[in-house]
Amino acid sequence: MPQIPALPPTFRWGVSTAAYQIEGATEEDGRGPSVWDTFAARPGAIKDGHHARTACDSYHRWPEDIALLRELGVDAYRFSIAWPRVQPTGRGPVGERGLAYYDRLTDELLTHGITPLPTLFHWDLPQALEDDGGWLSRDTAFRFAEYAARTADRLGDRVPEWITLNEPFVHTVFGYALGQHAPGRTLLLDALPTAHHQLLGHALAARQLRERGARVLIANNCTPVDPASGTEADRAAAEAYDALHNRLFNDPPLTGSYPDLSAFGVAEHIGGAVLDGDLALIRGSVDGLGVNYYNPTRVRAPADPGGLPFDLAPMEGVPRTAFGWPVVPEGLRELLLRLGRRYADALPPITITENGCSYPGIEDPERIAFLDGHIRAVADAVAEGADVGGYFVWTLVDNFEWAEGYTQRFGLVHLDHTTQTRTPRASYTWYRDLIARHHAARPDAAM
Ligand code: GBH
Repeated sequence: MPQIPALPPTFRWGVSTAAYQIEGATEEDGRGPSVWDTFAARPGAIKDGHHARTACDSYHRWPEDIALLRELGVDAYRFSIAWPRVQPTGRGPVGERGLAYYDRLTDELLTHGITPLPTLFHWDLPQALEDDGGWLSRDTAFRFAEYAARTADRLGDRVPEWITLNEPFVHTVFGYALGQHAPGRTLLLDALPTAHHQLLGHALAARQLRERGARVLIANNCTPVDPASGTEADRAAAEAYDALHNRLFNDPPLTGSYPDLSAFGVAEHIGGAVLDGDLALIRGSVDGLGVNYYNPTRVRAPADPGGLPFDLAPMEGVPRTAFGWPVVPEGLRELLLRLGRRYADALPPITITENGCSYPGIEDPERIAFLDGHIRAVADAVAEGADVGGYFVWTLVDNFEWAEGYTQRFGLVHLDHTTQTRTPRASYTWYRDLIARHHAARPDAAM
């Protein structure tokens, strides 16, 4: 394959993980239960009855994971902090032993020249907060800011940049609207206040983090949405879906307003959730936009006119990952250029905070082709003016893939779930070499 075009010398290469998917040790060192522990215990919730009580055992094997990161040569590591380790019931005094884990991890990363990029919320809400309404309750936003402040008090002297939320769209839709993720609620459109409360929590947390001198990102899963045909009805459906998936979470921090959701019969104030002053607080609450990209979305007019204003349409004629997701690298270039056109001067620098795919083999040419195609798409977008400062592969080691349990494998490193043996895949070596070539091309690289 030809060399990937040049990216800026400051471009950061990384990998991403999430606490619940890798740590295990769910009952150790005073950790409280999270909504995912409760949900995973429901019969039928997780494929094959899998659970995350051990996962990749990274709570104990983190030195092994850091050794893999060192060998890979990444500039940064995106991991998440488990709120129920820091505050077992989501409020009150911090759990010293839980925070100490992230303290050690941060120090060890820095010792090896790897910048820590922690995410504060990757879906593992303390169960005690869910019992009080979870993200349906406005109070959770204030609890989140408090947790962010306490965590930054402890780690902030070594962490230059934080991600507040991971994919609030997925949490709202899969967690509260459809019930396929924790907390397993099936509220349909009545779930929308959780979108606003997450954004409010993000903004309140951002204020705490910025007061402590840090930069703040939100990681939104974004998808370029296209109508299945040129008909007016399909176009209207695509616009409605785009508002729900992309704009609902990008517009408020970037422009200070919510998109028009009237096609869903949802009023501007989202069921009364949006109070005076909220949008002013949310506007401008990011120093960078984290973009998680997996695939584009095709949409057509709904078959049932009484339901949602769109139907999702399958993408034809494209390869699929082992998970069945379409492989369309070009969609990432398109997405980045569209974000630039939509938000113009209001768009801060972008970091690709997740991109990756599920394939089982240790020899994984499909993953190499996937990553190569997507990194090229980023480089192409940059050449066309997009401001992208980094790229993080999802993920380091095969892990607990939410409702799919351990059946989907996104790792650069294969995991044997019985022995916990980590075996780097061909794609790991490929990514290592790619990073090394880019580092060598930096003007300040040692000769
Ligand atoms: C991310 O979510 C999560 O942040 C991470 O924790 C997770 O492990 C990882 O991705 C892999 O799943 O119906 O074929 O169009 C990704 C959210 C939601 C991305 C659904 C792709 C649609 C595929 N995704 N989605 S398709």
